[in-house]
Amino acid sequence: MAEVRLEATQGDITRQRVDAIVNAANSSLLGGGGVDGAIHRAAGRELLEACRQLGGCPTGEARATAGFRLPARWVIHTVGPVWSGGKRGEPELLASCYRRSLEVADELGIRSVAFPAISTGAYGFPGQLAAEIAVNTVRSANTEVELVRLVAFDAETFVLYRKALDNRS
Ligand code: AR6
Repeated sequence: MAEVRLEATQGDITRQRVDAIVNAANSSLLGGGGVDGAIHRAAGRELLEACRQLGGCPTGEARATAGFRLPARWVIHTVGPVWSGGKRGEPELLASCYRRSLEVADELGIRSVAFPAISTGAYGFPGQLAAEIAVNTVRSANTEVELVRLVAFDAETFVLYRKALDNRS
């Protein structure tokens, strides 16, 4: 299996032309602020209806819906951990979000996926550690996905991605 092509960009995830974009949701899957709000606004009301059918999602897990009015055909909703100091399994749960999202992508035959910086906004996960977990988890994933794009909304997150990508471990 070829290694995933992993890249970082700065921008709005709702504009990405990939097979699937990942949503940093909460366990209700019924919408919220941040990237979740932006994705629901761009996809339209049908996304909320589709999410209702899913009946929620546990932290560290992922569920797919259609993308409706988004350029992306699919949305993979994942629920990141709320940061509470790092000793409650937060790093492992964040890694699980990336791994499970790629597994869901594989089940749907998806070849390109864009991720936001899961948990680093309202959920307070430290940005540098989150960037390292994103890069290391995607690099070590056993997946048929060919392209993973890490989408930073702000310049600071983009720099953290660049550094994590340069650090080949
Ligand atoms: N494109 C890409 N990234 C974005 C966008 C966008 N349009 N908008 C924000 N971000 P957050 P969390 C970045 O708070 O920490 C929601 O209410 C943002 O700058 O969206 O996982 C959910 O419903 C940050 O780097 O998600 C949950 O209740 C990153 O996305 C809760 O927030 C994640 O910030 C989840 O919190």
